[in-house]
Amino acid sequence: MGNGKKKVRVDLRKNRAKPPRGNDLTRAFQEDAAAAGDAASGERVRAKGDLSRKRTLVVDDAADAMPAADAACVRGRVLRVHGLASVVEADDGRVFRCAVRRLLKSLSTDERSVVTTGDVVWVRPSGAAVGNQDPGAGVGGRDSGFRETREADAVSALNPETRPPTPAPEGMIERVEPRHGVLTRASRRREHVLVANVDQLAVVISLVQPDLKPHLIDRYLAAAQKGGLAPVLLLNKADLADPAALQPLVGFYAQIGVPVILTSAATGLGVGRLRELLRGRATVFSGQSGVGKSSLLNAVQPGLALKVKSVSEVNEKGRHTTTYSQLIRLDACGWVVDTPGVRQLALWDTIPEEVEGYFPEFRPFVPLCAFPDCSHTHETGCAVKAAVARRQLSERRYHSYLGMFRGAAED
Ligand SMILES: Nc1nc2c(ncn2[C@@H]2O[C@H](COP(=O)(O)OP(=O)(O)O)[C@@H](O)[C@H]2O)c(=O)[nH]1
Ligand SMILES: [Mg+2]
Ligand SMILES: [Zn+2]
Repeated sequence: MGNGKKKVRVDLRKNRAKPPRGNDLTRAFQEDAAAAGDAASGERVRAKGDLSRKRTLVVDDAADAMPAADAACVRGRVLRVHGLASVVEADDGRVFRCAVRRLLKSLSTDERSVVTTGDVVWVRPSGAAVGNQDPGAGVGGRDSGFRETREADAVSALNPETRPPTPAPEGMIERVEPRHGVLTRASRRREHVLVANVDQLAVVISLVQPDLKPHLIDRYLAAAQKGGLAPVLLLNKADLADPAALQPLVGFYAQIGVPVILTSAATGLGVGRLRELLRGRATVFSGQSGVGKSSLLNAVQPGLALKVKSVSEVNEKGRHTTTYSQLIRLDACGWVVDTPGVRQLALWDTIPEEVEGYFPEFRPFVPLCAFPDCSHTHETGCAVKAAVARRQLSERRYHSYLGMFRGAAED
């Protein structure tokens, strides 16, 4: 790749316009046939129209738009992003603190999502890091400390909460591979990609403290479908709840094909089954702050030592929350991502008409509505509303639908 001129499509109203789907960086890269690969799975849902908000840039050198991963670059995965610095673990195990090449930022609609946790990137090692490839180069002091850390405990080396502050080698992120499997939300009218390149979304819901919020489940399930992720529902703190009272909820989600596990990080209930579901897949754990995401991961892999909130921190709502997502490799299970708590999950780039698609149980009734374009909100002769009145559809789910429909219509 990379000789002669190259066309790149960028957003006209950078940072403000809503792209019709996904993320512009990804799309720009998809123009390259070689990079098109397996990028399709994240695109099951797309907004209609709106494709004309792009303009085509012609840049002198393809390498400027899509910098080639030359022999000096190493491939890796973004473990976490701290402000301007991204921490990348290269395939060879070295961990780099990286800046992001400016051009990549200008290709993206939102600087916050240029590089995100889970991204597959190409890093150009800089300065001391280049010397680190050669242990005899005389700059090994910084690196050898890091290697000792890894050898002592590979997991803690990846865990910022337990890793000693050893300076990592540095590098520049030159290229971000197309994403698949993303968890995205709308944040202050912008797209915030919480994590990329995962297969599965574990929606962690607390039955008590904080209390169960079923409408949040429905939003997470919609976000999973939109991002191409297989959902799993973890109803945590089961030790504090009455399982009989939960039966209708568990039954409902199981019926629409979502695996549901009653878990307790405190007693270990459900942890074995959870471990099986995690095996060989990359899973993002998401849910409100204080529901027990970190506790469950610690239960899945003893020794992980993720920081868990105290009861008073849970009650303080939001102040002591982790503010970044981090990618963690589990010994036997593949990758997991522990995300910060998300209190509300606004769906990014959603048109009202697509919301119905996130409620599979509505499907048999939709064709029976009097109007073919029925929104199931106010129309007469709406078969969905009639089914809710007859209790054939859950009223709770219908209210989730209305909330998400109105949320999508607001913009
Ligand atoms: N009783 C009980 N408490 C739990 C359980 N899971 C987590 N907790 C407690 O809930 C609080 C929040 O847990 P944490 O893992 O930090 O939640 P996160 O914010 O989702 O990562 C901590 O005080 C945990 O001890 C559980 O299954 N049962
Ligand atoms: Mg946590
Ligand atoms: Zn209808």
